[in-house]
Amino acid sequence: LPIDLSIKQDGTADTAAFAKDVLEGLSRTNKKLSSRYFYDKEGSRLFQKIMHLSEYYPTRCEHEVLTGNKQDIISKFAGDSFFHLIDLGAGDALKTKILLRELDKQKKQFDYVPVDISGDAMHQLNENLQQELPNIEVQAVVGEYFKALEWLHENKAERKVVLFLGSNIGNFEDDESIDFLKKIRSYLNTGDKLFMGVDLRKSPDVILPAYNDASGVTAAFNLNLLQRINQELGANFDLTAFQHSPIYHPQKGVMKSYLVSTKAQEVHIKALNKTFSFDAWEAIHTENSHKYSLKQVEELGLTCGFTVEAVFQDEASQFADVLFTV
Ligand code: AVJ
Repeated sequence: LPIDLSIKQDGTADTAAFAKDVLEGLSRTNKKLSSRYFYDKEGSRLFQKIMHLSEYYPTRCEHEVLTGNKQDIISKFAGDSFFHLIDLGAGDALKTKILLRELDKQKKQFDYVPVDISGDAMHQLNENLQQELPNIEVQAVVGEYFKALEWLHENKAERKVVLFLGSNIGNFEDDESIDFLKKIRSYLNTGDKLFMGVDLRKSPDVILPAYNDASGVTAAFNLNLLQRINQELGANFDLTAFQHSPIYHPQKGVMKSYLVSTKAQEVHIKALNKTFSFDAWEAIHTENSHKYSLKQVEELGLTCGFTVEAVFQDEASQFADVLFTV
């Protein structure tokens, strides 16, 4: 069964922390909400839908990278010694399973430690793997990434390969991604590895539609953040009076998503006992999705104590999975 390291043992998110972050973010001159709160039950469902959209290329590209290079990747993960394969933000592990099947086939000595904030997802994955890959030893962890890494740190001597797929690193601010990778590094020993997915720089004509799909799934995904505040913090956001508005900044290589208030309005949040005013066309920043050059990724790694061992890309060089070593 999954180990539950989440703050609350009942699988629900920590409402107090959410309330505090919402208060802080909406009190700013330039209002913001953190993309980490997208993933409630409905948000996770919508993200699954996004991953199947024709416009959303990253999932398809990373799938291609992993499928086309699985033997090479696996051979670089481990020699013959036992290792922990730690999957940060595993979700349904659809992409990781490409590697798991290959590890299983080659009878590698490892255990699989998927980590996710969603208890539902980890229970489902546990069952799914028991059915599909019964030979693999699985220890699912429900909780924040660092809680899981702390827990693993107790088995310090054992070899570790950390997976951070899907370009989730792109959601962080620059200083946050450095802190994050340095912290991961602090839990690893010489010879341990980090295998990280990054979305590469490309034409804005490709990037923009991926975050503004024609069927409006991404808009619903973004707006669901307001719905979550309504539900969990007793707010009265009118979802029809905000619009999803994404822009791509080609110099910084960052996709930025906003929710723009289409009129002057006030929103009351009961849990905060506070009313927030929105001017007409005032925006809430909700997400950054960074796109990288390979040079940037290498430098980011070096800054944090990792060297590049190998880079795997799709045919069109849209996405890369980079193997770092400590
Ligand atoms: C899960 C962070 C990789 O930034 O591309 C998809 C989330 N947001 N569409 C991304 C997302 C809007 C996604 N990541």
